[in-house]
Amino acid sequence: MATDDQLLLARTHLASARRVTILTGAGISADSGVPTFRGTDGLWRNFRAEDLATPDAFERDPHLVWEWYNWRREILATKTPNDAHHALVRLEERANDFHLITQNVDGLHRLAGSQNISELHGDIWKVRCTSCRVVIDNRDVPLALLPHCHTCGGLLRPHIVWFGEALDEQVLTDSVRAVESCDVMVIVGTSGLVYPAAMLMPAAQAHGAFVIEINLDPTPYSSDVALSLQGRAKDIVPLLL
Ligand code: BV8
Ligand code: ZN
Repeated sequence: MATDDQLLLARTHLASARRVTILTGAGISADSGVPTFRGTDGLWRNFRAEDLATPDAFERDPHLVWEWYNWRREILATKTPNDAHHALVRLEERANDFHLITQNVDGLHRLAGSQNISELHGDIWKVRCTSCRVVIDNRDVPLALLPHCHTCGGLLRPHIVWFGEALDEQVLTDSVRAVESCDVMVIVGTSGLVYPAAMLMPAAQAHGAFVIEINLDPTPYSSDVALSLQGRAKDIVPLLL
């Protein structure tokens, strides 16, 4: 568990920071009951995310991929932000310059009230037409399968970045700018294994940022960051205020 000295050091750096950038992963939503990717609860019918979250999988069997996303939407529809999400909203309110980058597609940061957000991998509550590429909000639970576009009749897919697909250029550019210009970066609940998200922390460090990690377990970053605070996000993030 994080020590009082560590927490004091973290608060001191955050209080004096001009620019604060946050990067979150599935671990911040675990305390809301959302399955993580690498946790045992992340498996669906023994499929790993990497098996289903790909254009090939959707090409091969769009019904199976949509069933998986329907399963996740049904879980998420009952989940609410936890104390870690709420603490980040308060951190944003008091910081001069604040940017929240998330790998999560669950929408819980937005639901908590966070404003300046970059959703690197998309949003599970948006769908996109595979023909005319129109993007629309959709919170139907469950979504009638297979869903088609009201504009052109094309097949709809989740508005999510799949493995092997490029991230939205503007979202990635904003995120790289935010990590390269921040004084303090806080990374919460990420295993740091998926790229290009995984290169954001080293980029911040290379530009002199003081990096604080919050995670239940050690990660590939733990030995590199300035401060590694071990514990649950819902317990530790509020202590940064
Ligand atoms: C691309 C949306 C090319 C889907 C996601 C370089 C090296 C190696 C591989 C690559 C590379 N560059 C690219 C690749 C390939 C690939 C990749 O990185 N593969 C990995 C597996 C090695 N990357 C891509 O394919 C990317 N695209 O490269 O395109 C390209 C470029 C130009 C033009 C054309 C093509 C796209 C990657 C995005 C994929 N989509 N999500 C969906 O959700 O359905 S990634 C998905 O997995 C998540 O969004 C997230 O990013 C990642 C999961 O990681 P975490 O969020 O960290 O979750 P995880 O479960 O792993 O860990 C949870 C952590 O929380 C743990 O550390 C745990 O200890 C902790 N924790 C748990 N409970 C708590 C907690 N902490 C605190 N409190 C708790 N209570
Ligand atoms: Zn369409």
